[in-house]
Amino acid sequence: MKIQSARVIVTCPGRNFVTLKIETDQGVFGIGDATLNGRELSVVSYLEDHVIPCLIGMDPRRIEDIWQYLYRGAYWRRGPVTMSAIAAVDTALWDIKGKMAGMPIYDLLGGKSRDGVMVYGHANGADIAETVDAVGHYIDLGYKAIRAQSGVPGIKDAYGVGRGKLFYEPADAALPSLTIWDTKKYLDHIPKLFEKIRDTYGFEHHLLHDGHHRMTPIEAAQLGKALEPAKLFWLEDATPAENQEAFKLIRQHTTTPLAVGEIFNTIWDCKDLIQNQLIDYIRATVVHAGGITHLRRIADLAAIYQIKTGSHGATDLSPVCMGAALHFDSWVPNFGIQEYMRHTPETDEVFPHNYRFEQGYMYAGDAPGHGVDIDEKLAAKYPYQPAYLPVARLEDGTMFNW
Ligand code: CS2
Ligand code: MG
Repeated sequence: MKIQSARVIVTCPGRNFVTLKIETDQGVFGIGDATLNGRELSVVSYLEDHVIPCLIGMDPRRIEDIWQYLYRGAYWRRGPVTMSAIAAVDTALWDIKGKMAGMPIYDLLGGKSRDGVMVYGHANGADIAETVDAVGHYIDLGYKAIRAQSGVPGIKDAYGVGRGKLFYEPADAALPSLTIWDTKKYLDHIPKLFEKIRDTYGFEHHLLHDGHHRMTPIEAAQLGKALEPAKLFWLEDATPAENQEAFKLIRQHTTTPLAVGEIFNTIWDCKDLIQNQLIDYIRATVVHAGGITHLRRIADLAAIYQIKTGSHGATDLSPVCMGAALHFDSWVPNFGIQEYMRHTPETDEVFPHNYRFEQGYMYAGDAPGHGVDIDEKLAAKYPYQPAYLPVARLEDGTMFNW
């Protein structure tokens, strides 16, 4: 069996998605997500110029060997562009293997460990009242776990507060738009938000919050401590994770569970945080962390420290990634939770899929492979459009973290 052709499809049904399609000499094909928000075309070039020429003629059944070939063979290892490209190949190959075997990917991995995959949705609003209402809306939709983000008085365009309530999408400008940030105002505000949510709805639902890399370690420690009465499921990306030692300081001060990893690419980014038990959830994803083959290594390392998974699932990860992630989540023994931000109806139409949401859980579906396809004709109607995440500066003009 041989890989006969491979090509990259770029489409923008509301936002940009990059998809790799691998075709075999036996008529079976597989697809993988290669989307890297705001740097989409770099992955396209990596795949078209450097990966696809090597793939042609390879045996698609040798998923592990092809992974090692692309990782070790590049000499320049790791990084989001490289690892998203490898992930796309890996996901497409698992899809092919599943179709060849007539099995869903979770069965190839060892079978389901659970019936449904608990997901969290995004409730956001311009202020506390709007966010509390949005949480209520998600409760009505059946969600068991809800992430809450709110506008902060005195801050224009805080992270996590979108224009649409269900389809939050900040990558909306041809060049990055400017937002202004003030951590003190944020720290004053967030504990009030969670107090209000708990007062209104009680403690039945899981609540989550994303700090989006904006705090120093001691600020994160203060927030974690202030949020302890709200009993969060997790506080995400409390501080930038380049300096992993920082998490020691946060841990010394608070029992609020910590999650990190959406911008991690390999097990090496996670290793110290996991081995020193500085986090509770590892949020690496199929598309940005080298595909199912590598994510499995990360999850297995985490498992021996009782750290659970909590894969990133924002709308900039395509339905192909969501499908693959749900198969992974269905299998992985140390599953924690899966993020689920709904894609727009246009995106769902371009990527017909088997997965579904029901009463707070997602189900991968039992189609062979990952169960997600791409309608290439429809995809062609939505050409690439440059779109960037915003940037953030402090009030005095200092460049800050988005
Ligand atoms: C996020 C995303 O979903 C999340 O937790 O942090 O909104 C993230 O900002 C985007 O995926 C970046 O592309
Ligand atoms: Mg996040």
